[in-house]
Amino acid sequence: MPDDIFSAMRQSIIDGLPDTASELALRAVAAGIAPLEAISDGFVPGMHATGEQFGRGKMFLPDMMASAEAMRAAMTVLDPELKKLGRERPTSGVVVLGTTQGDIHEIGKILVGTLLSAHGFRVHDLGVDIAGETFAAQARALRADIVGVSALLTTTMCNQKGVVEALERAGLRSQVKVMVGGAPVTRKWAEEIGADGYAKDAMSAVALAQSLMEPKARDSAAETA
Ligand code: HCB
Repeated sequence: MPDDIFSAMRQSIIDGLPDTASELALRAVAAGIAPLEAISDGFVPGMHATGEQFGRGKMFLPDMMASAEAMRAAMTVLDPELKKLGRERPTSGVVVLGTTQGDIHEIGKILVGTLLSAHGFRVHDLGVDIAGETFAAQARALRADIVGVSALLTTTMCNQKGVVEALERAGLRSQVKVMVGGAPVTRKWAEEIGADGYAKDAMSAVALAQSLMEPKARDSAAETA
């Protein structure tokens, strides 16, 4: 049964069928399948297949938009389930999250935000197409510990560097950690632009954010001792 449902989930995204995706997500919840498993083993592989077919000219922009709608429909069902995981957890830190300037991809960023919230982080999602200066202004206003910057296009990756530079100009760089991610982003790129870390997926983003918070947690433990 799980293999069948996972392949149906994948297909519902490739075919761009929001109602089917939503129904499958509901079935997964009813069957006790972990929401993260449904996302990463069922729906996300469908997004990857869509992207690959688009890259090979076998699918077109409206198809990719339909797939994104189907993914959103599945997330609408699974998001509250993911959030339930962390309801009782204390706040682990404040994260300001956004997709970089010129880029409107948001599905991965939303997933990262949901999982960070589920693990006790207070997340402020700025949305898509966000300029470096806005990241810096919001990081200051919200007293962010971490800024998470998503980029899905090779042409917008360079704007992640712009976020690091904007934080430097605002005099915030020593207080705010920067983590980057998105399909074309690599660890090497993160190092090159002076970010504090790279995460390949939402679970790794949680682990990274937790490790970035460790020095602050140690400092505040020392202060209260
Ligand atoms: Co879009 N698109 N797209 N797209 N798109 C990609 C990204 C291509 C790779 C497809 C391809 O050619 N094979 C390609 C980029 C090529 C490149 O630059 N190398 C591409 C293109 C070209 C374009 C347009 C230029 C197409 C056009 O107009 N001709 C256009 C650009 C618009 C713009 O942004 N200015 C465009 C538009 C669209 C939409 C609107 C149709 C739609 C987005 C809808 C939306 O988000 N609301 C879309 C989609 C859906 C995709 C694909 C198919 C899926 C992206 C996705 O949601 N993946 C994508 C193909 C692909 O990525 N394989 C394709 C699923 C999520 C879960 O994964 O990688 O986003 P993720 O996030 C992960 C991970 O990276 C990490 O954790 C997340 C969760 O596990 N992570 C972080 C992400 N951000 C992080 C931040 C952190 O701090 C830490 C970790």
